[in-house]
Amino acid sequence: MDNKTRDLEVEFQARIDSGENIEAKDWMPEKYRKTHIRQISQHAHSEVIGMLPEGNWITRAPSLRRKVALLAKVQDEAGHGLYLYSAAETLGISRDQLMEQLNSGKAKYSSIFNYPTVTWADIGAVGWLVDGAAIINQVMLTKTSYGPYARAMVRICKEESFHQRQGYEIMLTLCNGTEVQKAMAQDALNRWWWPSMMMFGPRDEDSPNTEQSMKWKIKKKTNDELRQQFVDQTVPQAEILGLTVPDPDLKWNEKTGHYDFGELDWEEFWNVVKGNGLCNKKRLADRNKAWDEGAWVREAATVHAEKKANRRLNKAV
Ligand code: FAQ
Repeated sequence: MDNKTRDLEVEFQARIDSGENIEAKDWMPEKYRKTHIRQISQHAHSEVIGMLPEGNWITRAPSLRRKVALLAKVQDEAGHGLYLYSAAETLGISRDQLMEQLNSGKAKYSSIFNYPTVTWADIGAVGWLVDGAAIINQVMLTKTSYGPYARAMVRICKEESFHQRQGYEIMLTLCNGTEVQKAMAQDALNRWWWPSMMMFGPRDEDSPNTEQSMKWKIKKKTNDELRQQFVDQTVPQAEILGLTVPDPDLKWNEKTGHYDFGELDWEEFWNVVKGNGLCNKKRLADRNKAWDEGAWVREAATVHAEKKANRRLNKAV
């Protein structure tokens, strides 16, 4: 590294340490830029792929009210994907490149969306647990050091909070319903609990990106800190529902003021991340199908934009 770059890096770190936001046109270390493209694009892809498990239930929602709420939620996820792709584009990568990385299977997205939604209670569990975990992670990101990402997260968090409530309300209704409905809710919790815990990523000691990301305030809390926050927040919510969290090692620890919990199945986690989960192949196939079927829309939008630009040009001449 030459002296000039070293000076720029020192100055950059000082800005981060003093709590300043970094903006798109500011100088930044190449690794900071690349880490952001990686994280923001994985996040955007998660929102887009995340529409699929819930989209599965739009036509089968049990009432008009449930259908309207679920439709609105799934549309919100599409919007989150778009804000995030726009934030990633400010770092010098194009939308086409981002889409190619997703559709070809090169890019990662959250492991959680490779699990199937087999009953209506799963839609409740996804809202309650998956959006619940997402909010814990994302509230931290509203204070992340890169301005365009932090600003996108403010609006996203507001919407995620509605998503979490609609999920919890589905669970509450099922738990106050018949024995069969309550059993459905318990079964959904049993299947979604551990995958939701995995959303926070590997243990801190196995997380190659955490140390640098904390220094750059990309992350303000570690994977394990956020996971603990999720457990502490969610266990009392399960108690209100009258459901049992499927972890025999879960217990309140007076000394630490937190819940102790059992070990996650890390083999399952890495297996899903590597593309071998229950639904990885289906998710990618569905995504590619939607992309191919949307080709005419992209083409029409491009022609329309060109026509508009030409018209403007002709008027100006
Ligand atoms: N799944 O060193 P770390 C949502 C990868 S949005 C798959 O700890 P990092 C809304 C990681 O990328 C949910 N891969 O990595 C919604 C890295 O691989 P790489 C998504 C994972 O980045 C709700 C490697 O493991 N949220 O749910 C996972 O510092 C309902 C080593 O890990 C975000 O993306 C995983 N769970 O920390 C939508 C939030 N965990 O790239 C629809 C933003 C880790 O080096 C319906 N992202 N990996 O090859 C983050 O905060 C961070 O990226 C973490 C991971 C915390 C996810």
